[in-house]
Amino acid sequence: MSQVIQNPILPGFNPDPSVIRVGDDFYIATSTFEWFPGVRIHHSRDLVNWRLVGHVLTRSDQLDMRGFNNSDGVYAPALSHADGKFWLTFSCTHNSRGGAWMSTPCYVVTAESIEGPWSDPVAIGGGGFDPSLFHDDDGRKWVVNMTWDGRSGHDKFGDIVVQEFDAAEGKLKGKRVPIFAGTELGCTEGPQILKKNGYYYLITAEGGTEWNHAVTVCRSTDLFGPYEVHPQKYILSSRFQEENPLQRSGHGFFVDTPNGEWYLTHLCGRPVYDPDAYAFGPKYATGFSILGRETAIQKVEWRDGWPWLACGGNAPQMEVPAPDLPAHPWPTTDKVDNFDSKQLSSQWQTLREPAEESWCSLTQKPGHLRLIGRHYLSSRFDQSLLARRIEHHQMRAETLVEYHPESPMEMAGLVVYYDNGNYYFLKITRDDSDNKVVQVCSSIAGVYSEPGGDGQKGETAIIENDDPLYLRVTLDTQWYQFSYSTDGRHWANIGPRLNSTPLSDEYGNLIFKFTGSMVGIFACDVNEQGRHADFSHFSYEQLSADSK
Ligand code: 6LW
Repeated sequence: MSQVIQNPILPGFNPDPSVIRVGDDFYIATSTFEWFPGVRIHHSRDLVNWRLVGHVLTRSDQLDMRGFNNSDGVYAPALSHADGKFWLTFSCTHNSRGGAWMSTPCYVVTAESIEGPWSDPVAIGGGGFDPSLFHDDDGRKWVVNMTWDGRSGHDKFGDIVVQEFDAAEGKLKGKRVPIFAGTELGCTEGPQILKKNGYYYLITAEGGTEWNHAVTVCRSTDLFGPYEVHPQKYILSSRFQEENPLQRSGHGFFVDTPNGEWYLTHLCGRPVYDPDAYAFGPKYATGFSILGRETAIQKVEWRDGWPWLACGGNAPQMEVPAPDLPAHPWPTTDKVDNFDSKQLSSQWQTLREPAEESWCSLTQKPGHLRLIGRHYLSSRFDQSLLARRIEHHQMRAETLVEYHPESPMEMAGLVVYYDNGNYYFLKITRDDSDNKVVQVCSSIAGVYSEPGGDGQKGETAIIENDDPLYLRVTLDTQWYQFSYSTDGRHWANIGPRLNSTPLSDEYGNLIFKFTGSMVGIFACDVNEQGRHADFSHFSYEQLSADSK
């Protein structure tokens, strides 16, 4: 087949992919961190075309993240299928609750159908944050996890361990057995086991999820080892490949097609190189993955009982030969959400808690999404904010909002959000002279500012009437620009162009930054009067071919 798979297959914030095939269907689960619902599931029948089929953790009794820090929450889910059902393991990190990575609890949930409903979580031990479940041929199940090295303090990665899981009892049993200490690259995590032709293949992510990231493969004829490392060690990595557009490549797993072809899904980042940012320090020379960590795929061949990239070497490729399977495109998703359905479309995510009728309603004003203002955008509780991933380096998002603020403490509008310290927004509010205004503001590294407040013009505009207002943001690789319109035809830019690179994992402290940029709508009411905003549509559109 001459069809080609274009990477990344899941653009935008879709990290830590875990892939499986059930019959003719391929599924990938990805991490969601503090965004609700937890764990995205994508589906494909040809590995070329993917569609979002839903989420796993959809109820607050499965996942309660209120108060969680940025990038805490759901890490590295691992999907499997056995005994006629789907199994998904995940960890729920909550450093903010007085814990540390050391104390991360891990869980398993099951479902008859990939679309759910998924069960309540069952605890499968803690102390590591990337559990997977390995179903051996003899029917026994094993939790495979990373650990922290208790001997040398809390900040060192320890061994990969396995421990038996009694699914009927919902309990771990027997001793936890260390099976692999990792290679010198270190930070050994994301372990998953594949059994093939009598070998147990242990696949791990190493090098940390940044520029040194890699996929390490080792094998043994015994689950408990000893494990022999692949002759190439890291079968995939983009370290030392500065020209490779797919950076940070690692954290992968294998899948075969019904015809016996093999592929490896993995995470990657596509950095934007910001010349202005070099002044911040040499580490920024590596660029900023403004879309977060994304999912890509590579073709694999087996030789001498080992998997190798089919292209040779270990460098991820942007274009990969498609498998010999019938093309299976999905209907294209609408660019515009008119909010005329009774249910929120699955692209939308909320922060730390589910969207509830009490603050996010599709019924109170039919054909509109009503957001009832709650906490300010920097809060870790009660945010009335709905957002979707930014998937392209060039994009435009737009909304139309009817809003009648009565004080500067009430605001609603459009937001580009990385986390609760880093975001840009265009808000409709009322100024101290009681004018209705539209205004661009930002928070970078937790410091709030109103761009242009030091003399630049155009950051605040008075709106003469109380009609609905169109709000827009465009991204052109390094720059966001907000604009507004009263009729949807004539647009006025507002505020300066805003650098996209602070809204990335790499900006500031790389540790604990794992998500990606989102664009969405919000309403805040610091007066707690329940002032609402009615959004009649939201559109998202790629502006030009994404060449990076
Ligand atoms: C995840 C780990 C990783 O738990 O990053 O890239 C961590 N690999 O496996 C956060 O996604």
